Amino acid sequence: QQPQPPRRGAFIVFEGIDRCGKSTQTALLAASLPNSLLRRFPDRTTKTGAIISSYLSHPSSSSASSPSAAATPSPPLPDEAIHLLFSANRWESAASLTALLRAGTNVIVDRYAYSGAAYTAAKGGGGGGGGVAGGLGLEWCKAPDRGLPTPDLVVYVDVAPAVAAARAGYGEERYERIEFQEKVAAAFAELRDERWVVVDGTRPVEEVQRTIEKVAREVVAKAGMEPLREDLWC
Ligand code: NYM
Ligand code: MG
Repeated sequence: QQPQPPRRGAFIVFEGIDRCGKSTQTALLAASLPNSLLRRFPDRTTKTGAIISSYLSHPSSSSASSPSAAATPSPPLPDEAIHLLFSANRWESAASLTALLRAGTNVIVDRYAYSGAAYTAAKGGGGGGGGVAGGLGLEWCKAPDRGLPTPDLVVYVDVAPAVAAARAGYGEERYERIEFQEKVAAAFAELRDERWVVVDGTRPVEEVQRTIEKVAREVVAKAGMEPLREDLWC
């Protein structure tokens, strides 16, 4: 028998609208799944992450009129520019994610490229559909993330925007408005592929956790037999 290389880890992505319960569920899965590590996007600890975090902290789409920007007001970031920064923020981590996966660690991430495409497409005219290639159409939005590591599983935590809006802390950040979140949800629906599992995020936390853990364990068992792919949306 040849010595076997280490089994690779599984790459598990969580997606959903704001306040759907992703952060709770990613933490619970990371705690229950052996040999796993939790990351999140945007990663606010990097230089691009700091710009993104400041962008998100502005409650609406308008202007640089915050007190902190008073000395040298900078123009607001165009939608295209912030979109590319979110993507760059993922590319900054891509090599370290693949290294972890190859070394056998299961990597769980709270949001990924699907959020990137869905949130920007939601700005571009309702769900991002209609085969729009330019502007902020869905294909345009997906392009910068093409070739990122491909998840083995996407857990979509499904909660209606009106339900999420009633949860604590809602409305603190940009994008947390029901009408916008409806468009984000519609764009997510267009991004669904064969790797997605949709879980009902209105069920009790422990029940949602058990459902996710069961699927995740199956994916971890299978991932070891398949090569890691770095061909998202290629
Ligand atoms: N978001 C997140 C984007 O608009 N594009 C992206 O690529 C990613 C990863 O940032 N409202 C949005 C979705 C959220 C916000 O994420 C911050 P979180 O998980 O709510 O901290
Ligand atoms: Mg949020």
